[in-house]
Amino acid sequence: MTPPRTKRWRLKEVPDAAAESALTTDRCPASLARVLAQRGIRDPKEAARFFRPHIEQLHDPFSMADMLKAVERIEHALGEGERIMVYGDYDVDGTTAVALVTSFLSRFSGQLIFYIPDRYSEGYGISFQGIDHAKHEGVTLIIALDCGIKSHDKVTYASEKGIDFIICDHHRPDETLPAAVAVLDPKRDDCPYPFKELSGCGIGFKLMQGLAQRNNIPFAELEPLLDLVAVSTACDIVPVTGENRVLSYFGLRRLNEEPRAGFQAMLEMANVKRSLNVTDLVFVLGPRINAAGRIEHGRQAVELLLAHDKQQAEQMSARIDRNNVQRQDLDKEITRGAMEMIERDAFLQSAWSTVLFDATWHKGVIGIVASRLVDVHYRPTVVLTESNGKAADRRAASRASMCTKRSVRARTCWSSSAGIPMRPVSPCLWRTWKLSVRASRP
Ligand SMILES: [Mn+2]
Repeated sequence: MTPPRTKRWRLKEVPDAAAESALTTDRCPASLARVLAQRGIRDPKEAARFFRPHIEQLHDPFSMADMLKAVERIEHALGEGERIMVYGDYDVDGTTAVALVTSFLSRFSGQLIFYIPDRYSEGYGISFQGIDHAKHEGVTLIIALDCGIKSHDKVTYASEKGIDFIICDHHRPDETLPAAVAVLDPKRDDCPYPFKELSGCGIGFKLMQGLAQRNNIPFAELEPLLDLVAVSTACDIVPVTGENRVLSYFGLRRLNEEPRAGFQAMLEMANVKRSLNVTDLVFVLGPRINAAGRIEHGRQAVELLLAHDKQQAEQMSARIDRNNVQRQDLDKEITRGAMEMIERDAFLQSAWSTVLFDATWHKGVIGIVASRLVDVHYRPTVVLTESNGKAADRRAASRASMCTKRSVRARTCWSSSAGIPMRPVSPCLWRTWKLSVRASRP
C-alpha cells in the first residue's frame, strides 16, 4: 500500500539583496526587511504605508467601470421613491454585503427590501424565484452583491418584468456581461480600477462610497460600515494587501472599539474578550454567520447584522450559535465517517483522488468535510450526498451522468489550502476527470 501523499512545501524566493538592504534600518531589522521584500515592498516609504494604513490610500470609487451609471441609477430610484431589493448570497461575503448596503441606503429610503436565496432550494447566485419575489413586491431595481456576473438569463428575465439590475461582483466575468444597468467588477477586462482583489462586500462598500462622494456625505459616515468589509475580506480569503489591508485595518478597529450589536452579541456568545485579529474573524465570526445559511436560512445572519437592539441581537445570536453547534456536530460526525470509509478501503487509500458518497450526509457541511479530507490526504476530493429525496444507487453513483439524472449534489475541493475555491461538479467535468468513483450506502 502506498503511503498517503503529503503536502509539498514551496519556500518563497529570497528577495533581491537591494530591496532587502534598502528596507533594513535601525527600526527595521534584517529579518523583517526580508519578509517585507518577499511581499513585494521595495523601500521604507512603501513599508510605512504598509504599517500605517490611511483612509487616503483608498482608491476613487469612480475609477471603477460603470460606477457613475450605478450611482446615478440609485439616485434616480431614491428620488422617485422606487422599491429597491438588495440581493446577496447566503455566505459571509454575501450576507455582510447585503447588511452593508441595506443599512446605508435605509438612511435615504423606506422602500428597501433584502433577499437571500435559500441554499438548498435556490442555490448560489441570482434565482428566478428571487426575481419573481421582487416583482411581487413591486421592486424596480435590484442591487446584486457578490453574485450576478454570469447571470445573463436572470438579468434579461428581470428586465422583461421591468426590473433593472446593478451588479456588484468580484468573480471573473464571461466573455460577455449580463445586460444590467451597471456591472461593477474590477475583474472586468475593461475595468481600470487599480485594485482587483476586493471582496463582494468591498465592492458594495465602493458603491456606497461613490454615492456618498457625489452627495457630499463625509467619509466618517461610511466608516461604521467597515467592520462588515473587514469580516468579508477575512472570510472570503481575498488577499489582505493593498486596499483590502486599509479597509480591514479600519474595520478591525471599529470591531474592537465599537462593535455593532450583532457582532457584540456573537462575540459574547463565543466568550471572546480580547482584541480581535483577522484570524478571529475567520474562525469566530465567519462560521457563525455561515451556520445560519447552512442549517436554517442566511436571512437570519443579515437580520442579526442589522439589529440595533441589544436584547434582540442576543436572541438572534443565540439561535445562530445553536445552528453553529449543530453544524459542528454534523461536521465531526460526517468527517469521521468519511475518514473511516477511506481507511476501510485499500483502493481509496492509494487512489489519486477521493470520491465518497453517502445518502445520509447533510448537504450543508459536505463542502467542509471535503476540505478536511484534502487537509489529510491532499488530493482532489469529491464528497457527494443525496438531494431532493431522490435515491442514487451504487451503479448510478459510478456513472458520469449521475449529476444530471439523479440530482445528486456534489462539491469538489481541489485544494482549499491552495486557495482555489470549491465549486459544484459539472457533468462534463465528471466525464473528463475519469475519477474512480466508489459509492457506499449505509
Ligand atoms: Mn465573495
